Amino acid sequence: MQDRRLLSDPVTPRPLETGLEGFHLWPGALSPEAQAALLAEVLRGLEIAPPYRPITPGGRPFSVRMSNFGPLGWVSDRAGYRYQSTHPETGEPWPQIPAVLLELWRTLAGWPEPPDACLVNLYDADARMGLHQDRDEADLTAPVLSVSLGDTAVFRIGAAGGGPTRSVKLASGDVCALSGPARLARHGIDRVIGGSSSLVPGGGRINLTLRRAR
Ligand code: MD6
Ligand code: FE
Repeated sequence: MQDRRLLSDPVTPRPLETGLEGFHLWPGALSPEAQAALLAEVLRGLEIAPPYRPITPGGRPFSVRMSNFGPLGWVSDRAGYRYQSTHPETGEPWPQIPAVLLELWRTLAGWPEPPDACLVNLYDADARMGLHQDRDEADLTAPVLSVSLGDTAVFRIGAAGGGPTRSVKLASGDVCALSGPARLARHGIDRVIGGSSSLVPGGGRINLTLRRAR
C-alpha cells in the first residue's frame, strides 16, 4: 500500500483556482520521490501492456501512443471509441492500476467509488492531442483525474458549450481534475516542451487519466 507520505507534504488541501468551475489543478501534488516510484510502476505495467498507436475511427493514427491499466481500457479503432478489458494487440487483460494512483483518487477526486480505468498516454516531443471531450464513460458525473509525469505539456481547455479556451502548463507531478460543470470541458494537448524534465528515460511525457468507465 502506498501511503500519503508519497504525496508532496503537505498535500495541497485545496486546488489552485483556475477560473473554470470544476477544473481543479494541484501543482506538484506528487513529490519527486513519488513521481519516480510511480514512473517505475508505470514502466513495469507497460512491459505487460506495451504502448501502441491507435487509429481514429476515420483511420488516422494518433501521434500519442497509448496503453491502459485497470479492469477496463479506452481504445479507438475503425469501429469507434470504447472501453474493453483487453489490450487490442496482445489480447491480454490490462495490468492493475498502481496503488499510488488509487490513493490520489481517494484523496483528490471527491468520488466514493474507485476508478475502473486508467488511460496511459505517451508523448514524444512531437506528439499532440486535439481538442476533445471525454464522454465514453457510462456516468458522466464522475470526475476524470489526470496525473502528469515527465516533460511539461501545454494543456488547452474551454467550457463544454464552446467559447474561448485557455492554456495551462501541466508539469511532472501535477494532478488535475475535470469534474462537475467542467466534466465535459473541451481539452487537448497543444504541445509538449521537450527537455523540460529528466524524469522519463529518453525524455517525453506520460499522462495517466483515472476514470469511472462503467
Ligand atoms: C493529457 N489529457 O494530458 C490528455 N482528459 O495528455 C486528457 O485528455 C484529459 O487531462 C480528461 C481529464 C483530464 C485530462
Ligand atoms: Fe481527455
